[in-house]
Amino acid sequence: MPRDKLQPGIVHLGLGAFARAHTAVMTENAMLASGDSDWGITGVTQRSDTVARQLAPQDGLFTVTERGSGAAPLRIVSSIVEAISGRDNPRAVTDHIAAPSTSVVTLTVTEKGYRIDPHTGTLNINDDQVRADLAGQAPQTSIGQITRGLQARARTDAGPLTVVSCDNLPGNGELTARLVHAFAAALPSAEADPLVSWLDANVTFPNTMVDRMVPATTAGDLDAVERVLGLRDEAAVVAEPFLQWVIEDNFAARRPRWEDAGALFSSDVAAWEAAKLRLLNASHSMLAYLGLATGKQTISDAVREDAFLTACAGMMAREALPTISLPQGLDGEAYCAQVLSRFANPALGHTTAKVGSDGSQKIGLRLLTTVRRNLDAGSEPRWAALAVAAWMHHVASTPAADLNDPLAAELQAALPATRTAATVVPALLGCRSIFDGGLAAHRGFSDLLTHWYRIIDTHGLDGLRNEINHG
Ligand code: CS2
Repeated sequence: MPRDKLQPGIVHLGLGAFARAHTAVMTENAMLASGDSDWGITGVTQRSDTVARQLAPQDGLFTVTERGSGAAPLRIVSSIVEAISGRDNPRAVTDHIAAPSTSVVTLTVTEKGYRIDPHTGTLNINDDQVRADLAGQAPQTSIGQITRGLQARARTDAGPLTVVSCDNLPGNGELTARLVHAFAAALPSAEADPLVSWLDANVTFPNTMVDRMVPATTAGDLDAVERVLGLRDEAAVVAEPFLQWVIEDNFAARRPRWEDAGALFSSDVAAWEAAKLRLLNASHSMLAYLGLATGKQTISDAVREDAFLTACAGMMAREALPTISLPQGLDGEAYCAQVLSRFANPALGHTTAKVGSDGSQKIGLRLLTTVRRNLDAGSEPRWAALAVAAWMHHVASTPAADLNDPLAAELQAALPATRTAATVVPALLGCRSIFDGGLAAHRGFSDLLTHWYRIIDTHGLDGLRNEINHG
């Protein structure tokens, strides 16, 4: 992509490996295919400034290495024109969002980055950072940055804009809209009233489904890139060859021609997202926690275990698929088979620890909808319960300081001193941020959890093999 032609048009919040391997690649491909070069990305790092520091001396350039069968040769991606640290330079973030040249804000800030109150499903205005953003500090939360940027945009009449959430959340666009509106409405009414009406008239929030497995880059990956490239790329990312993006065509202003890069514009994003979350992400989490309980470092090691493959395939086919109205053009069985073969990619090195992180934010969306729907239909969510029990085991057996989860303190506080199936399952079922009262009180569900927890805890891998294959 000729760098001198690129004009900044997108602000992207959350410059992690996923954004670089997905959103930045798709945007560059769209510019190359359409010849419209108005979509340079200003990338914003959120909690840590590491990626901004890595990209700055490289002028925003970085490489993507595909791993696995069908991998394309290493490529240099040049769609990021500037990388800034949102923590150190919050004013620059709102200024960029307010710039008339910006017409799209994209975000990949992970589930926890939205600051959702799990009890109400809307913005957690008791969160310290949200409160400080509302009180007028230079904003640090993603929703604060977006809303303050839009407020500046409204003041300067810089024109309409589209906010595109690219995180694994059902109805991610509607959710982002709800959070931004909640932030705006919580401002003093002299500010809130004009802002809310401006938002209604000028900003849209399309739903999207994104898909690409992108592990954390390791030191070994950086060395391998250096051998091929002859240069050190501190911001290199590795990814599987597979790449998918389904977007609702609901834009308030100009946008890149992402369809020229293979994105699918659809009015049925909710169905695509449900399929992806309850099939792919649910089994990913299941393999992560089963793998963590049995000493398997990577997702491909976990899925190579026949019993775990059986459990995953069973959960997808018998428990999750029946809960999903598939979008047009998606063959459910073929999708499940493809997901399993993507997990088996031995070259990817996607760790069970990485996929298993932030479980409190993930299991409700990925597994509990399936559990609830099966229980309501009078069927037993045997495999989904295994995944939840494996998560419980992970929480209860990980030393407090090592649990990588924003609710680690709450989970640890709920846990009893003596940790057995009989004590851990009811203790964690009592966490209302994750399990609603109905699910927690469901006898059949808690019996299943206790059954699986006991097997994992007392019989390990052999017990799991035996129970999964013959139970
Ligand atoms: C994974 C996802 O880390 C996780 O929780 O399940 O990041 C997964 O790799 C992507 O959603 C695939 O598109």
